[in-house]
Amino acid sequence: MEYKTREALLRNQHKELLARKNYPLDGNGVYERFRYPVVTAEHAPLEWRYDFDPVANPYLMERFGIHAAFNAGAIKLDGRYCLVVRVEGADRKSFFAVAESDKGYEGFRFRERPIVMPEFGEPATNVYDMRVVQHEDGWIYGIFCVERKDPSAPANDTSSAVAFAGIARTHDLVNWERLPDLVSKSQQRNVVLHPEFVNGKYALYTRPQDGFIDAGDGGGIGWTLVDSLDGAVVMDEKIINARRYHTIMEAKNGEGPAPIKTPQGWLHLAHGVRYCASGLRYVLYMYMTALDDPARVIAQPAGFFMAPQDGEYIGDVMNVLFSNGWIADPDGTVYIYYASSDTRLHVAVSSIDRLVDYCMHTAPDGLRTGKSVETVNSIIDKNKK
Ligand code: M1P
Repeated sequence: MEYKTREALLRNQHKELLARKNYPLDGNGVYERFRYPVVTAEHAPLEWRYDFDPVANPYLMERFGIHAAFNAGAIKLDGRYCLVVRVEGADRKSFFAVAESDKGYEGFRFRERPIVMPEFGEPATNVYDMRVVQHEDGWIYGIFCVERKDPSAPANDTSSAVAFAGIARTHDLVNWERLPDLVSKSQQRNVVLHPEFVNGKYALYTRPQDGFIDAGDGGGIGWTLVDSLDGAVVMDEKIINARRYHTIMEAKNGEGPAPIKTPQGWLHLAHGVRYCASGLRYVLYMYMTALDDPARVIAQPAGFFMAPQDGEYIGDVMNVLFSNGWIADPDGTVYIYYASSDTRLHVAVSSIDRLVDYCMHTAPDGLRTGKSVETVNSIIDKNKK
């Protein structure tokens, strides 16, 4: 195809994608999914991917492939819904880029350039899954996974990696100040900052893990208090949300975005992972903790809150839903940004009232089949009255 024709086609397709309207689908009463993903690899600006110089690139080839756009941190800034998206190139490296919209469910556009994240120590091989938190100290913090090759792996082992929690802060999502990585005796991923001070300290949800993939002896979502985020060290870590046998989180779990404060308690969104014949299955679940003690669980519905459905099952890493971002509007609307199969980013909409109702009035996991039947029968009995 002639250069000019191809360029016009590319630009038109991109414009149409960015202008695409989105609309909610029927839900289960707790939330509604939307028809289209809000951010995909195809949303990446054409200027990131193509060299539009007909002399240097006469075939108008893609010069940098974008493979996926998923697992986004989320924050409302100056009235705009901002997503700090994990963008993954064809080269398998992830980086962060802000996509923003004046609506929470459509119209997301990437800013002109990706985030240039300063390094700490040995440069990262990969970074991903930033949790973005407006802390009451006035800074916006981003805590994310930093991955490097395992220095203790033998030379011929080209896959063993180690995970650290990287910490950075900003006021505008453009200029970031990198702080030292979290120091912990175990590897850490899915570390999330609590938005308020607790006993005058910064509070972190952690996810201790023995290896890069396996949680091992790391029993679940942890909790620790640190004096400062500039040189944070995990000293005392307690597990506040444990993984359990034959549940949706038997293999591992991890805190999602920072919790939302409600009059009834802190609302938490997390992911749970279980083993199955096709590998690992990642679903989302919710729990609530006490206002006066964000580490004390006061409610946790049984099972998953959201699991992959239809096309969400399919992607780079199949059978995965993952969320590290949500935004609660002042009117109580909650936009839940979740990614499917490590490939694309979706939104589901709910409200604080609905999510609290879901958490407080859905039966907890009885941990055995007989208890599940009791729960079903109690609903039937109520409906018979
Ligand atoms: O591939 C599924 C997810 O795997 C990891 O999550 P976890 O640390 O709980 O195993 C992360 O790499 C995440 O980005 C990814 O979506």
